[in-house]
This record gives sequence, structure tokens and C-alpha cells, in this order.
Amino acid sequence: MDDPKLKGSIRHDWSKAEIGALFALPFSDLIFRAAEIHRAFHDPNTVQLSQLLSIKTGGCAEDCAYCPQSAKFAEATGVKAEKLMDIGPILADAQSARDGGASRYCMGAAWTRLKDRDLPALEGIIREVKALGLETCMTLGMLEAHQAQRLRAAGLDYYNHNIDTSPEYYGEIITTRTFDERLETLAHVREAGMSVCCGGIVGMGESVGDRASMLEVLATMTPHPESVPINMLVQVKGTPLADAAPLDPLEFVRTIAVARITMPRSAVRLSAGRESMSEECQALAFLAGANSIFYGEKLLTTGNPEHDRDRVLFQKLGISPA
Ligand code: SAM
Ligand code: DTB
Ligand code: SF4
Repeated sequence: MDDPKLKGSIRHDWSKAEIGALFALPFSDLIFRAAEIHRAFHDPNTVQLSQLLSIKTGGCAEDCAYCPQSAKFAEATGVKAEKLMDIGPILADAQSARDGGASRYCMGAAWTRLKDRDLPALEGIIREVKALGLETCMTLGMLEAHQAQRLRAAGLDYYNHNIDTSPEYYGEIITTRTFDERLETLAHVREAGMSVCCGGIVGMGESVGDRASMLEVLATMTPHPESVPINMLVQVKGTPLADAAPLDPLEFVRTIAVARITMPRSAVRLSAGRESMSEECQALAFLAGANSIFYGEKLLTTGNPEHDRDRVLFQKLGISPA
């Protein structure tokens, strides 16, 4: 990174006011700054591909208002509680993710917290998925310190645990666990030596100040999360947020740009919500510094663009998988 203008751009002392001022920039100025940082720290024409599988679906005791997997909304969403999947079908899916071009395999479980009794099965899954040559990521809810260490020792590369929204807006979205409990799990992940995947969701009726505040929490972490998923709310019928007012796509792009400027080295993931996003919006998100996506036709319980559609988009944009 030779450009003297960009020296000192990795900072952990961002204030909400400074981040708010970035959000308030004229759109072109914001995107220009983000693209400048993106190019100084990354190849702007490559994108990292992560593929998801829900290894334990539904029946969750939490009440996250966006989530189709909460038991509280199960009657309305129709999502049934399932058991932890066997290793065989997980490995078959991981192999097809690898053959399709994904570099990381992310496994999600609809749990409040990991229970020790599930650790042996998860350790086996991590070892075997890694043996396929994939990076591994899991999101299993809250972790204790010893559990994070066991997952790391089995070879888990990333742990995903999102803060979801600003500390101020959090209580509007989740009442069954606190923002601080999330930070504790993230500290255990970091201490165990895993890479942190932590981001949030936009389009839940939050204000631009909330988006600034959410990014302030992430950008003042030391070090920054290696991976920052920015999800556009997927409005699932039967969840309390099914009828939320959709976020202006340009506000979504602004959020990506501010994440890129405040966390220059991190992978910023254009995450959930791509299925109903235009190619133009996705192109702007890449221009604004997104360099990672979820790939494959399913997220956890909802849809994602098919491989062929993404391949066409990559070709139009001259982007290659990392
Ligand atoms: N149960 C674990 C937890 O919440 O930590 C792991 C799985 S949970 C489904 C993983 C993340 O998916 C959530 O933190 C949230 O950010 C994201 N997510 C869930 N439902 C979503 C939706 N409808 N739209 C966008 N993102 C969503
Ligand atoms: C993340 O930030 N987004 C992913 C992953 N981490 C686990 C999940 C998106 C879920 C979208 C709703 C669904 O498919 O159930
Ligand atoms: Fe449960 Fe995670 Fe969904 Fe919240 S986001 S209801 S914790 S599966």
C-alpha cells in the first residue's frame, strides 16, 4: 500500500459522528472514496465465494424479528424444526459447493447456544469439510470460551456471529438475548484464534444513524472482523418484519461503501438479499467495495441467485472468483 494519502486508513477509533458524515457525503464522493480504499487493499475484480448450508434448521428459542427459524413464528412461516444433519449429506453438499467454485463452506444452526453434547459431531464435520480443501465457517449461536477453543482445535477457520443492528435499535429486533452477550461470544472466538465473521442486517426499519452506529461497533473492534457480512433483510412471510418498508437500494450501497472505508482490509460481503436485487445494485455494491458473496441457490431457508445467473453477472462485470 504505497499511496501516502491512504496511510493511516486502518483505524479503530472511528466515532459515530465521523461515520455519520461518511453516510451524508454526496453519493459519488462516497463511492469514489470507497473504491479508492478498495483498490489500495484488494484486487477490485475478484470476489470470494462462500456457500451456506443450514445443518440444523428451525425450532429456535430466540425471537429475532427477521428470522424464519424462530419457533415463535413457526406456525406463520411453516418452517419445521429439524435435527442436526448427519455428516454424509453435509459432505456431499460441501463437495458440490467446492466443485461449483466456492472457497469457503459455511454451516448454520438455529440454536441459541452451542451445547457440549453436539461438539463431537461438529468436530468431525469440520475435519472432513476441511479435508475437501475448503475453508470452514460455522454459525451456531452463542459460544463459551472452551467451546470456541474446541472448534478451533478441530480446524474451524471462521465463526459467524452478527451484531445484526445498532445497540440502540437492538431491543426492537431481539428481546431474548442481549447485545453484550453477542460481544462476549465474539471475544471468545477471537481469543481462540479463529477469524471473526461479524456484520448485520439493514432494511429492518432502522435509521441511517443506526446503520452508522452498527458500523461504529464493528469498525472500533481491534482487529476488525476479517469478514463483514452486510445483509439486506429478506422479508419472509410470517415473520414480524415481513412487511417492513424496503430499504432504498442506494442506501444499501452506501452501507457497503462505509463498511469498506472504515474496515479497509476486511472482506465486505454482499450477503443476503441478492435474489431480489438488481444487477445494477450489485454492480454498485462491488464498485463500493464488496468483495465477497454467498454463492449457490440457497442461503439457509431462503433462496439466492442460481450459479448460472451469478456467472453471467461476473462475466458482464469482468469479475473472477478469488
Ligand atoms: N442462530 C445463530 C445466530 O443467530 O447467531 C446462527 C444462525 S442465524 C440464522 C445467522 C444470521 O443470519 C443472523 O444473525 C442474521 O444476521 C442472518 N439472517 C437471518 N435471517 C435473515 C433474514 N431474513 N434476512 C437477512 N439476514 C438474516
Ligand atoms: C449472514 O450474515 N447471513 C447468512 C449467514 N450469515 C449465516 C444467513 C442469511 C439468512 C437469510 C435467511 C434465510 O435463508 O433463512
Ligand atoms: Fe435463532 Fe439465529 Fe434465527 Fe435468531 S437468527 S431466531 S438465534 S436461528
